[in-house]
Amino acid sequence: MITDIKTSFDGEIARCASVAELQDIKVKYLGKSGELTALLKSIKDLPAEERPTFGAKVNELRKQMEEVISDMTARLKTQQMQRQLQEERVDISLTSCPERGALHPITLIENEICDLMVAMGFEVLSGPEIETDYYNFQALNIPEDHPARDMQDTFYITDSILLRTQTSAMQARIMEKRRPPLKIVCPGKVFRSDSDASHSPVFHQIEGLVVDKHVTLCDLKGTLEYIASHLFGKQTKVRFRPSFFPFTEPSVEVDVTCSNCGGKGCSLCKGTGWIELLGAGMVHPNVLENCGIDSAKYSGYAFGIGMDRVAMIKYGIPDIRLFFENDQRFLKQFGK
Ligand code: 2U9
Repeated sequence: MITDIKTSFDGEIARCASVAELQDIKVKYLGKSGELTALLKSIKDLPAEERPTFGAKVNELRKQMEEVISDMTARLKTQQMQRQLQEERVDISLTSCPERGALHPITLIENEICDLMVAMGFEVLSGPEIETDYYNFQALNIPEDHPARDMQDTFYITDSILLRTQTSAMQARIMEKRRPPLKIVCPGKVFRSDSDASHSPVFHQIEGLVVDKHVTLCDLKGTLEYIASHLFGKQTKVRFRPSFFPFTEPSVEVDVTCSNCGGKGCSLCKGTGWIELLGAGMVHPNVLENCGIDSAKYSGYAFGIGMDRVAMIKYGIPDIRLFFENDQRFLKQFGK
């Protein structure tokens, strides 16, 4: 009887392939109603002199079975874990991570100029891209039918609501709301009905405005020299040429020495040694008055920089449209 149970147990153990099956075997032989347990219970029915020998044999088998089950449990658990590790293996050599992004070249220029302006005590503000005709044109001394409207032809939503052509619209709003001293820069998208290699229907401006008592053209020149030397290097020189904008008087166009040739003349600066960078001037008294600021007491300077143009000069980009095509091969080269 004992031998039969051992043979059958050994056979089942040899065929057993999982922890669950092993548990069933344990219950079948050693459980409350198990075969070996039944044998143990039957000892009491044997003649007294046979009980010790029989009992010892049954207990010996029980010990063996328990050891086999314990060893087998450990072995099967290890096998199961190895199988699981193999099946759920993560191949960390696969380059499945998304590629690292880079800041857009215009964002880089915007960050650079804003950091510079903040260091000089300017406040950075942004405003609506959809504007009224009043803030975009009239408040800035560009009444209806003014010829300057031609140069800033834009996209109209209604007769009096349009996509702003300059961030100065926002600056007019601020001047109307707050009192001097004001020292602000407004970066943002602006729109014009214009498109070729150096003009895009959407581009990026940053405009600066300072209004206080005794603000002069000298303050403007100092500020612009500081910006130019930070953007293009310490050796950069700045020159003012007289110009005209309806919102500034006097108005100037500002050139910097070519960062490519250092002013000697090259293809980038078309042999002149100078590159046109921005427009600027003293805020027109009409603009101050339109915004409720007494032009007899206060004066101000303002400047406007095309950030796309700065990025083109700084990174040697020949066509403004490259900024808007989202070609990864182009964008990847910046801001890592
Ligand atoms: C207020 C009054 C006046 C900002 C100015 C320019 C001259 C200028 C252009 C440069 C390149 C725009 O991006 S661009 O095409 N800007 O020439 N902008 S003065 O004058 C202001 C601003 C705000 C209240």
